[in-house]
Amino acid sequence: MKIALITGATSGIGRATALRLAQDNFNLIVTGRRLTQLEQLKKEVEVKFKKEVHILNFDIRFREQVDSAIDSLPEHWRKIDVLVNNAGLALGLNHLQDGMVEDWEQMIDTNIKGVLYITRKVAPLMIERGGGHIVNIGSTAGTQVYENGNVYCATKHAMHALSQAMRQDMLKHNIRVTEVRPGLLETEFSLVRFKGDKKKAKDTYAGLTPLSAEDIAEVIYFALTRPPHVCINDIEVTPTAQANSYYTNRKV
Ligand code: NDP
Ligand code: 8X3
Repeated sequence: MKIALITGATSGIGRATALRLAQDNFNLIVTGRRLTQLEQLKKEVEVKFKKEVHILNFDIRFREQVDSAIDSLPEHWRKIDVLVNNAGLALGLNHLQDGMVEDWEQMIDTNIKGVLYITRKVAPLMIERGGGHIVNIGSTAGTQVYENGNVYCATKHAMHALSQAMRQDMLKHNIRVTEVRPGLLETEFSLVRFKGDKKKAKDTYAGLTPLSAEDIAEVIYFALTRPPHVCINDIEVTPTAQANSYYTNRKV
């Protein structure tokens, strides 16, 4: 049985990935700030798939919390084969000159610094054991900047750079690094971005069929289950009705 640590498993891509991996050969370490959702996920995985789940309830923006969460792992849970760097968010959609500094800081602290903090703690555990696989959830926004997306796009560009950096730095340690870069995908993402405004969140996907969290979970599962000599480096996935960050085919 393998062990996968998935950050941001309380909803969306992280939760769907947990459920997908639990159907196969994985026990799970699941993380996030919302304990109730983590406990529900644990129960669901245990009942449906008879797999073990260890909960780490912390805020990835705070390095002390990340360090003590990983340090708290019992010995047998430290044998982490897979790290899915998924926790992340967008906040706001404004021109830079109208942006909110608190939103910028939360995005930078979560999407960049959080990824660095946890990878810095988990990669050494993989190195000790002679290998592993890191999956980073980037975005189409990680290679193309759209109007009003400024800081969110910058954090996903950072994820794209860090994915390449990790692939080089961990090369000799037999650690595979896969970046998965989704386009429009309906989860709690837009509700969070628009701070609970359901109409704005819904309008993001108007006139097209967006990706689902399960679509991306399936892609992650595919990358993780290639033979050991194969590394899928970078996969961009969009809805059929989206060419890239700029062009969509909406039926409205
Ligand atoms: P969701 O909002 O559904 O999930 C985001 C997850 O991140 C939640 O589990 C949330 O947990 C966790 N998270 C956010 N902030 C923190 C924090 N400070 N500490 C710990 N966990 C945190 O969105 P998605 O599933 O869509 O997003 C997952 C990833 O996919 C993100 O990195 C996002 O940028 C990326 N992405 C999303 C796309 C989309 O259109 N939906 C497209 C491309 C990429 P909790 O709130 O419980 O802490
Ligand atoms: C999420 C996709 O287009 O909202 O990363 O930036 S987008």
